[in-house]
Amino acid sequence: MTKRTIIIEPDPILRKKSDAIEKVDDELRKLMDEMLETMYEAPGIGLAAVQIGILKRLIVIDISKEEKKNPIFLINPEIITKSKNKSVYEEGCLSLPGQFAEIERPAECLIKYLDYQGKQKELKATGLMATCVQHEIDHLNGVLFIDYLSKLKKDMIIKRLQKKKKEFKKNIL
Ligand code: GNR
Ligand code: NI
Repeated sequence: MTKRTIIIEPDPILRKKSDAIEKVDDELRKLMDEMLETMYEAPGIGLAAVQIGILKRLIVIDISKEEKKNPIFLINPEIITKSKNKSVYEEGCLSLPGQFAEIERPAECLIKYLDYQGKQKELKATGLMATCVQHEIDHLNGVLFIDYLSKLKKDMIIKRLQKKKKEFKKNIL
């Protein structure tokens, strides 16, 4: 299995809308396996395909604690319903390394998706799972958690990341 490179903001790819997947085959499952490995390696609790530069509506999530792994693959995920009550989590993003902010989202949601085998499934997400799945579906629509912050805070984070990227480029030259 291969670990892929995660794309860091600012990058226009992260702002693109991903395309629906038409068929669930072995090639797609290979990509999902690679995404999972990349996510575990990072480490993170979720990853959207766009974060490795693939504009497909595909996400992997594993919010379980180390030992017992419980990966969930979601193909073409759609939010069916969202609760009115909200919850706040401190969010991070593998595409925004070192940046964190408290984000308010619906506390619960119902998701429709295709699983690893291409079977239609539903998931009632609560707690961290609800936050994570909404964070990932946002990625599929070109949305990052910093988009929910004030322009001032958002610009500050983008500036910091831009600076880090420049320094990184200088170091590898
Ligand atoms: O690893 C991750 N942790 C996290 C914490 C709080 C809310 C959302 C997340 S998702 C993030 C991985 C990631 O960037 N997924 O797109
Ligand atoms: Ni993210």
